[in-house]
Amino acid sequence: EDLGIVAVGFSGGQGKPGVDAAPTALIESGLLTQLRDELGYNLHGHDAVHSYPDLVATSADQDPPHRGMKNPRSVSAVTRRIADQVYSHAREGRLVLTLGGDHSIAIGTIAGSAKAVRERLGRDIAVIWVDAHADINTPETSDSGNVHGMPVSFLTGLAREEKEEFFGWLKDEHRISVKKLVYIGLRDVDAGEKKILRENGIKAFSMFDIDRHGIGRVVEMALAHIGNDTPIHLSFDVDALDPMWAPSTGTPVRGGLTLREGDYICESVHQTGSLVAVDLVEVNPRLASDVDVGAHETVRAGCSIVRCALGESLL
Ligand code: DIR
Ligand code: MN
Ligand code: MN
Ligand code: MN
Repeated sequence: EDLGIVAVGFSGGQGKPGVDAAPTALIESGLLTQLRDELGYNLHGHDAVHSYPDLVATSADQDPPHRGMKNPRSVSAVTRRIADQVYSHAREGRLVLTLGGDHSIAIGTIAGSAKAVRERLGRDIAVIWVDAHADINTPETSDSGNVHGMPVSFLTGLAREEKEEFFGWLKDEHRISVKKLVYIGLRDVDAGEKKILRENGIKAFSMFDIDRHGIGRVVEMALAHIGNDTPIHLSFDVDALDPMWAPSTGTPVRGGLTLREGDYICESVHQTGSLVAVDLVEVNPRLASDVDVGAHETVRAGCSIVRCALGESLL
């Protein structure tokens, strides 16, 4: 099977440097070699880690806030480029793996796969968003101004902009329906986001639901919500995992998924046969109380998540 790789060293959707080093750390730990040699994928686009130097502002005064968003031009331009890259792979019928980078990059990955799947299959994609956070702030509800907390609002059209340089390049062909969106793992959702989830009837399974029903039943309900035979884009924020397994991330939240629960979600999504794209984001190898141990463990967890999504553990 053909696998398109988009490795994105980008951190402008939030304030902590280091998340841009994740693709290299994941690749150096052997992830892509394993996907090729052990899982048998034909890799495309795996030779480069992209940092988009032509698109990223080099000083803050080159990219002042807009509607409270930080680095808005850079994030808009980079995600637009990522959308093209993901689209090019997906248009060829490749499964696409994107290694972030912070979660703002999902504006690009999901826009690209939504457009490609519409053209190729005439279908709308569903998105499974695995995260401690809902990332559905609008620029107006966001307290932080970090765009990694807003991707879902732009992708669903809850947030909109006319101007091309501020995500105005996002058109209907790139967008997803709130009805085809499911969250798993939530436990740190802002008040404004809760209101958005409620008012739009968005399906969300929090850690409370996982404790109540177990991960097996939660994934079953999530997939039932999406419906059989719907192309699935899986966007996995490593902070969905408990910091015990993934300490090296920008906004760790205790009380998260075990590594096995994270792997199980990915295995189950793979097993549907409907997976079209996977993102792994927010690994930050520069952060942890003990950086060497923490980064190693987090990279290892990230690799496990990706391999499971790509079918490793299924017999
Ligand atoms: C918070 C944190 N809701 C924000 N979001 C994070 O900045 O909008 N997302 N950490 O991953
Ligand atoms: Mn996220
Ligand atoms: Mn998160
Ligand atoms: Mn398979």
